[in-house]
Amino acid sequence: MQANAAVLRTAGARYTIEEVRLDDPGPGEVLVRIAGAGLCHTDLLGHTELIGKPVILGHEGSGTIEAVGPGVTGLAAGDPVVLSFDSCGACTNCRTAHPAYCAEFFPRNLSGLATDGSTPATGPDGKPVAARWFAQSSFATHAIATVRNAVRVDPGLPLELLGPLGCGILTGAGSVLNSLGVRAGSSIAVFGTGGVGLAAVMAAGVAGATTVVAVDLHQSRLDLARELGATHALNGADPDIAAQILALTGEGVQYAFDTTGVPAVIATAVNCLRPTGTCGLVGVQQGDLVLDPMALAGGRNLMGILEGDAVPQLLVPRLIDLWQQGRFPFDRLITTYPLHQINQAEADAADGTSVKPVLIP
Ligand code: CXF
Ligand code: ZN
Repeated sequence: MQANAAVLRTAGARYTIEEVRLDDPGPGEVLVRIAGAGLCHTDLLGHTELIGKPVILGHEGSGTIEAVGPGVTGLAAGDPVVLSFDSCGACTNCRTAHPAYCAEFFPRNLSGLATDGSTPATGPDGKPVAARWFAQSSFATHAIATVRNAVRVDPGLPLELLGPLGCGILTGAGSVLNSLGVRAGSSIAVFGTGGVGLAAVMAAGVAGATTVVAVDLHQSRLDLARELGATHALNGADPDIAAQILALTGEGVQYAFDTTGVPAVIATAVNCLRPTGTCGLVGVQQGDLVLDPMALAGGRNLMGILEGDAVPQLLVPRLIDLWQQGRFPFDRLITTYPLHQINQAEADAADGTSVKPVLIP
């Protein structure tokens, strides 16, 4: 079939809207008509030499199944779905319900190709276009996904807004609810209040944390963090953030959560932990991490996290339930753009104008 897609032709290029040919869904695959697709920070990796070929990015898609491939059961044409990350289903971590730590996580999600090196899309020049980014490539009118990353949701929801539940929002919420296991009455500091950090702030409220400190450089995001449940908001440009957090909590926070990947910020996040506290890391680390010699003494912990250690089929519906109850208003993070304005959406995300752009094809 023919589809329109935002194609990134070379590293550093702008997206161009092109007509591509999509193959029929193969075994274990589904064809999805995309209703909306969130822009996640990881899509910026597509601008690097990581993929090295024309690619369709987008990994927070949502939409309606139009066709299923051979052997697909449990999903059918007409089903509304949220698209998340892919996993093999067969390795030890997949079989023990930790698909984010799948042995094939990186080749399946970040290569742009299927594990056999194939891609279902062909460009107008007759050459292949990588269209397996997170097994979806959803900056398009249609996408090929898999039975493992397509999560069926209830009909009647605002489907075009649900895509970010498949990655950024899932990551922030899952990190708090699954990985860190934030306890009622506890304290957490969240560094970086973009989509992932704000999801963590909301999830900390759901978990019953009573001290939720948001740290960011953008005042607008700090204001939003306060509206979404942060009890304190600090300007990350202040040189004494750890001291401020120690002063306001008395002993430090039980949990810290870094979404920035900036080594100096991670060191600050560790330095504001109370003894036995845990700092979770989800950002792509941007250099070597140097910690004070005694930083982890006192039983402090540092934990790397991918995708909030979520099982998407469990956490996505759970977050929708919380949203319906008014306890997880993730839609407040979203600004919608038509797909053809994707370059503007990316610029707005970069300068803080938009927390979570969602592209509507
Ligand atoms: C990413 C997070 C950083 C490492 C690669 C996967 N997940 C989603 O955007
Ligand atoms: Zn993502």
